[in-house]
Amino acid sequence: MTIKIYGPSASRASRALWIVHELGIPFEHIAVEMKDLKSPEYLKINPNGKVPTLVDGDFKLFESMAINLYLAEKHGKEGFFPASAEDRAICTQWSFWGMTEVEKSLLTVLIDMFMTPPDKKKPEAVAEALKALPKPFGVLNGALEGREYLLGTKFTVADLNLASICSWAKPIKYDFGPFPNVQAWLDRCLSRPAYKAARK
Ligand SMILES: N[C@@H](CCC(=O)N[C@@H](CS)C(=O)NCC(=O)O)C(=O)O
Repeated sequence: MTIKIYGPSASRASRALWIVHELGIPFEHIAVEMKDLKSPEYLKINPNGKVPTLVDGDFKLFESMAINLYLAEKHGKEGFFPASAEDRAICTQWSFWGMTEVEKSLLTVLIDMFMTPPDKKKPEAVAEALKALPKPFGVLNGALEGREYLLGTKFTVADLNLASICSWAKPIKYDFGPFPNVQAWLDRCLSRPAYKAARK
């Protein structure tokens, strides 16, 4: 049965759309509108009233990183979902890390820049978010020293998940000057045809 991915492409659903394109998984995209996320029908699929949601037969799953790790485990090939428990754990590590160390700060800036009317803008919150980002990006820059991807030479679900979070740095024009390895890695990941296809 074809899997279903719920959520507009211009939302965190783009993360799940990227992975299905990357892995060539047949899928149905249900671009449920944000205004319909609290409808009783949608809440039956995802009680959080958020996107993305994955429906795979009778199986329902929310949380973008969980969806992608599940799809990578089920359909990943040629090292995209690594073989060893240690390398798999590294994929989980970077996925959690992106969500806990980077996502909120990037989102604070993104929302303020593009979705907040002038009278509601919060320059202090933006300044605080921008102040927080060099620490995790410094860590990532170090981890990427001398390697093309997080686990070495192969693009894995760790790269896809983390780059999908870090992609928000692009519209806000984050200055990666002090973090050249992050800049090069992010550009490498976001130049993949599957990333571009997911955003159409
Ligand atoms: N941690 C969740 C966050 C999901 C989330 O907040 N999605 C946003 C869209 S990008 C949403 O559905 N917002 C609607 C709302 O909060 O009512 C994930 O990564 O899947």
